[in-house]
Amino acid sequence: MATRGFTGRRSTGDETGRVPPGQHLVEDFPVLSAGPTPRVKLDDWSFTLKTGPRPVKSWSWAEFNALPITKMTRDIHCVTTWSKLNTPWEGVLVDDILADAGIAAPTGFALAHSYDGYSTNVPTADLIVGKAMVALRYEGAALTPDHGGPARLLVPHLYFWKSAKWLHGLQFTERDEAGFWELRGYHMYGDPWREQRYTND
Ligand SMILES: Nc1nc2c(c(=O)[nH]1)N[C@H]1C(S)=C(S)[C@@H](COP(=O)(O)O)O[C@H]1N2
Ligand SMILES: [Mo]
Repeated sequence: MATRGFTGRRSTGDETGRVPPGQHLVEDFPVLSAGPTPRVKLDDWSFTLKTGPRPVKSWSWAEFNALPITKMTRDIHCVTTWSKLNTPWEGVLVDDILADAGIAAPTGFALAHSYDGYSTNVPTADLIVGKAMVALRYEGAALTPDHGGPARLLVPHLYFWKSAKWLHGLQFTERDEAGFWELRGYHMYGDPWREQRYTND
């Protein structure tokens, strides 16, 4: 403890206690994508909710934007070790998507599916009760294509790879099914505060 003032957490710039272990703060907003940015025209965009293979409801861009819009300002943490504080988003809570579909969450797990073929798994409990949204805006403006526009999932309390960009749908699954990075050695849950980076962390 005697050395804390010289070499402790504060030397990493974390005066807030909001930076998880192994992370450092950034002021810019890095772009991380497994492949090229897909260009999705708003006229062609749709979002589909599924239970297993069965479509429950689909929304066009106009229909989706008519759902209740919620603002959420959160810290985000990428597994490549950058964290960014107070990122301001607007979008539709998963709760409000389920309500519009007239269902309660039907299973314990979900897979997010994206226009670039990306997918990621998240337990249902981490998507509901105000914890996650389908974000449509960042810093008051439409999401840029590189950051996932037209729409991306935002699950801010898990590593940022869970926040699928270019979101096309959410599929509820009976079991916890691995997505793109989870099949390639990343953790099934991804809690930054427990440093759940890789499969066996
Ligand atoms: N569809 C899709 N979503 C994705 C990715 C991707 O390659 N494709 N990369 C993930 C990863 S690893 C991170 S860290 C964040 C990066 O989001 P950003 O580019 O807006 O910072 O998006 C996540 N969502
Ligand atoms: Mo990432």
